[in-house]
Amino acid sequence: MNRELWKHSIVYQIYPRSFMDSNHDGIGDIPGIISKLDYVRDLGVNVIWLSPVYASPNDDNGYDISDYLSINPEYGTMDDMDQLIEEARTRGIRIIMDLVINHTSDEHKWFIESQKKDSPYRDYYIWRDKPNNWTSFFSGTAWDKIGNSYYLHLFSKKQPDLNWNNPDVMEEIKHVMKFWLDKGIYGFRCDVINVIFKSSLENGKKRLVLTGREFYHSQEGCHEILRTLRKEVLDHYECFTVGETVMVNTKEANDLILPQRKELDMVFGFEHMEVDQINNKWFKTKFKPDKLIKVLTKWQKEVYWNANYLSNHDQPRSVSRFGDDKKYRIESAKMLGTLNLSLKGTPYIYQGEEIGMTNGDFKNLSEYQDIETHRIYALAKKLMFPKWYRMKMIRKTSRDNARTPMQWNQDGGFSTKKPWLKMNENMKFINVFDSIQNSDSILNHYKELISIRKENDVLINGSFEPLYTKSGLFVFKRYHSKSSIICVSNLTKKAKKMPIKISGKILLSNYKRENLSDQILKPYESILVMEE
Ligand code: ISL
Ligand code: CA
Repeated sequence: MNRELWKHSIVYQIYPRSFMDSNHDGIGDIPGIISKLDYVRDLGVNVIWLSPVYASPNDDNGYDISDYLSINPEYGTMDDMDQLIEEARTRGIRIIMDLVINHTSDEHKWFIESQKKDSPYRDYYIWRDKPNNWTSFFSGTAWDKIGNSYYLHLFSKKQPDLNWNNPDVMEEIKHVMKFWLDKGIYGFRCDVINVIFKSSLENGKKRLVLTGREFYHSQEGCHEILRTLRKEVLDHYECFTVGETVMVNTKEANDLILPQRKELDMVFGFEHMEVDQINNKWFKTKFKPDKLIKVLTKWQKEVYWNANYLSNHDQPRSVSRFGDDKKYRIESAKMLGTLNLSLKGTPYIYQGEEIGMTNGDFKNLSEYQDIETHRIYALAKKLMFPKWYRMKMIRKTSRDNARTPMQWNQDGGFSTKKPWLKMNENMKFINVFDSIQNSDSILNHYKELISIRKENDVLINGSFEPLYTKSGLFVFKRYHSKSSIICVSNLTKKAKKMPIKISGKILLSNYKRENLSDQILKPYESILVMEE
């Protein structure tokens, strides 16, 4: 079996709750996704990453799983899921699922059983008589009390951490993975995978965020678990894994993905998501394109195979963050798309990115649904941050920015009922229906881009070489013995002089550029050039 088939994957991430509602309850669902599969196929992608659809009380929108082997009734039935896998396959699309195995829901039967001290499930989770000083990803202590014992939860208190020191946990998860792989899924996106193994429960060094992380961040025990899952499960299927790995540098990324290590196939790094923040994601600073260019270049040069993304369900919208979501929305969204799909690695497109959806337009706190947003708002209040500042913090960073429902037409088109999360009013002019009609749309740019990527092996297997990486300009070359393609991006709203001489045939341009004799790059201009 060719293990590296996935190098040809172009992945489209679907956040089921916000994609398409088929049964008029304001919540996206699996039949809704099936009804839009032709749209996904026409985009040209060949893999869908489905955010969690498992049974869940939805404390964290499905990232709190109460049964790994059943489907959340809000999203449909197991038959719907089987149908989705099949209908996707007939369109040349494979599905990868989210695998959330750092924690379960507190409503999972394992956790309910585990609350009895003499239960065989007791050691499925991490119980102690006394908490340590660790803090959680969503702020505050990482421990909560039931009876007179405390359990560890790196995320919300409804997300107790599994105990990966217990071999029974490994057996359960192997069973879960096989169950889905046997149904024909193409692999997993492994949620916060590099924090699952806790090597000690001592007090950690005090930090502003995530006190205790030195005892669970990318531990050797985690590498061992990954090798076991690979050898005993994944290697027996045609599939791939992408790990979501928080706080990793390029070396740590390689330690998880180099082929000889037999662990994961690729990971989502976060370093490029940190370029517009100070210390943690709640404190944003002005985005400086050169920082992004520098980090991307580093990861391109140092990491064996990248999982490239500019947005997902946890991050602000890429066009609002790294582009300009007002005057140059169309140009900058196309430029960012070209960049993301020309880098070396597997590209991930987050639903709505292909039509240039922007951050949500929430007016007040009650319109936000995300648990993290509410936790951080409350913490900021406790710390006496003024209201205007608290609102500013969440307006820029809330995960709900990317979770607003998909804008299918001018009236929304997502649901006939009130959506679970407020739609962005700009659906009147940013929507799929209009994008299909308009040949100059961001959507049509993505389609062209994807077909160029499919036709040019150099964009998949070619090496990466940076040619110019300063003053907001990112010029790089992808090449192998047979051909070479140059990608030019102006990441600023200023016109710039072309920094180096480029010649060849223009494959794609976001300004209908016809030749390379014009030496001025327009705001957010992007060009793909085939050298001759
Ligand atoms: O956004 C983040 C860093 O900028 C963090 O939210 C980080 O990505 C996240 O905490 C880890 O995310 C994943 O696991 C969480 C879940 O809430 C996220 O939606 C998921 O992507 C817990 O399962
Ligand atoms: Ca529904």
